[in-house]
Amino acid sequence: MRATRRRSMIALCAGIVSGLALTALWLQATPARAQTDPTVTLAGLAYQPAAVTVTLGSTVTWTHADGFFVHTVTADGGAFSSLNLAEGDLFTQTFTTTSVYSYHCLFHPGMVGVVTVVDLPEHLYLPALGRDG
Ligand SMILES: [Cu+2]
Repeated sequence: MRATRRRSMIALCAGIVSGLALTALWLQATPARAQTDPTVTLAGLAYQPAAVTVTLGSTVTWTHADGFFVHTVTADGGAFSSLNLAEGDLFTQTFTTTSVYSYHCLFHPGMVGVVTVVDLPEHLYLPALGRDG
């Protein structure tokens, strides 16, 4: 009787531990929160934030707020590029294809950013199953 109770306690603990492990895996699998039409600020010789995840069809606006430095927003693969941007200038790009777009500034090699375009808002993703329907 006593051994049986101990075994069931061990089974219960193992169940709780594996449940916690599955929850941790699920949280890791959840994609970054996708935004609609975010703004990225060019300041301090950096894109802030450097990484954004957006829903398909979103427009990203880059705003120059970096004094006398001239910057560009230039896709690594050539998909898009701004003209030279100065203080107060805006550049917008609408994303109609899902992809990961790395970009950089033509004048400052350390200035890099990435736009990840996903086709559904985060809350419609199911872990391990991908799209629903
Ligand atoms: Cu620059």
